[in-house]
Amino acid sequence: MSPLILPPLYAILDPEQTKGRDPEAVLRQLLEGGAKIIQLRAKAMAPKDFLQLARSARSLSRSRDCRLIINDRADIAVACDADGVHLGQEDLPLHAVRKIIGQKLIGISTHEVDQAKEAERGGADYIGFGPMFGTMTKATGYAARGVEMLRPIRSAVKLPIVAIGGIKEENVQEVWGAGADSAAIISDILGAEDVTAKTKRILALHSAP
Ligand code: 3NM
Repeated sequence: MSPLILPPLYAILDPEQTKGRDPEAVLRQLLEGGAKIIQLRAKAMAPKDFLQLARSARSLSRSRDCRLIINDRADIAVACDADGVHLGQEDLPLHAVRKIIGQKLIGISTHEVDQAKEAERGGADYIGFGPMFGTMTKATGYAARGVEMLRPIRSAVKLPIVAIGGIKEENVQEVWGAGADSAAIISDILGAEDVTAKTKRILALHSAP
């Protein structure tokens, strides 16, 4: 199989972070802005509502040629025919999830070199790595890594790396410059007044000198 190539921006849609705006409307804005991979993260949503949102995200994202990843829930990823699932260190182990989702993508959150290597050995398709900077969005239990920590991760694994945690329009270029293939962003995009314009500006920075 050819290696996975991730777009520079990995947008995460979390209905708790949209400032009360309808998640589907925000999803349309992300797509309009040019997002080509979107993760749906809905920690507090009832499974049946999560599935409903996932199904609608699936049809909208497919029509815009955008990959859809479901956070934590392999069952919902299969049920809505997402492109993959993203797992944390405390979720079901990779080998078990592989049995559920077959060839769909599996991403694993990592915070240390050893976790990154283990994810690669286990057959993950990409890793998340963070938190890069301080973030209020999730209590990760880990200190901010800083972009310097991306370099040892970059040399430890061949897998695509999605950096996460406190990434914003103002610091995203540092993250790409330090070896991340993609930058995952929640609050800086979902908190923006104009989500489409914010997404476009961030993507434009990737091609800017
Ligand atoms: N995972 P924001 S940091 C969901 O380090 C998540 O694994 C992290 O949100 C990790 O872009 C994080 O608003 C929150 O900082 C990212």
